[in-house]
Amino acid sequence: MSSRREFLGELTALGGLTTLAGLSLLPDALGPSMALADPPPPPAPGGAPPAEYTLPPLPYDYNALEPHIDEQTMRIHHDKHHAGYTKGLNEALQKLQAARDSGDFSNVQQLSRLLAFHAGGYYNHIVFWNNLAPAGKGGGGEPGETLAGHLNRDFGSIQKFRDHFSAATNAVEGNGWGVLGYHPQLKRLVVMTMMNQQDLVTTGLRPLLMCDVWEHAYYLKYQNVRADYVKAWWNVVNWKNVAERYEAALYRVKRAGGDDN
Ligand code: MN3
Repeated sequence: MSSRREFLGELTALGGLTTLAGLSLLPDALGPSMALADPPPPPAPGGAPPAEYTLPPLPYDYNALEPHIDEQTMRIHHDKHHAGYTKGLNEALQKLQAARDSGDFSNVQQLSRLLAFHAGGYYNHIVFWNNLAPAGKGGGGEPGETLAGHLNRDFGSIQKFRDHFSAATNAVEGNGWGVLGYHPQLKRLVVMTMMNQQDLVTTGLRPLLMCDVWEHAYYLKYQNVRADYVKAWWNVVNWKNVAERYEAALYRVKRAGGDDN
């Protein structure tokens, strides 16, 4: 599964898979018997960025999320919109490099905005595609035990979380996202909404589950009825992927030496 590959890629970047074998990634909150093992030493020299970012393929077929998200929407969304953010990210980075090389920072305000927007669009969609899976084949159902327990802790119940997330996402003004994230310093799961690709989200939030409510994500099938799209979207949520992201976020906190980093 691509989501698995992506997750393992993150862990590899953190210190190598071989040293992770057999470690429990479950949080300390569940008790000493389930505490995290000591993390591996930091990677050396660390992952290098690619010379140019490329559009990752979808982790499933374009029609795999039917009938909840239609094939034509997926084709346009991935091949045109996500490709556009990828291109925009590369262009923003190239123009910023040119500005540094020339010492001409007269456009830095605009370039800073473009970098945030396109880097957001590039990364948000990677999370979004991997957050989803065909209904009944990894998509839908209920979160696993650890995540369910912490959703209960931080939202009161799974249903209250779903109601909160749906309401917040439906209420996004214009283009944006609903986001379930874990914030290491707040030590809790939070629902936030994001305008465009980056606004209104707290620095440090680790996104776990993201729902794209730009009109390009649903308008062909659902037109103006965003709430019907969000309701259908729950049927293709890949809870296993969400849980993997949560475990990675908790693990990263532990690896960095505690809660105060
Ligand atoms: Mn989108």
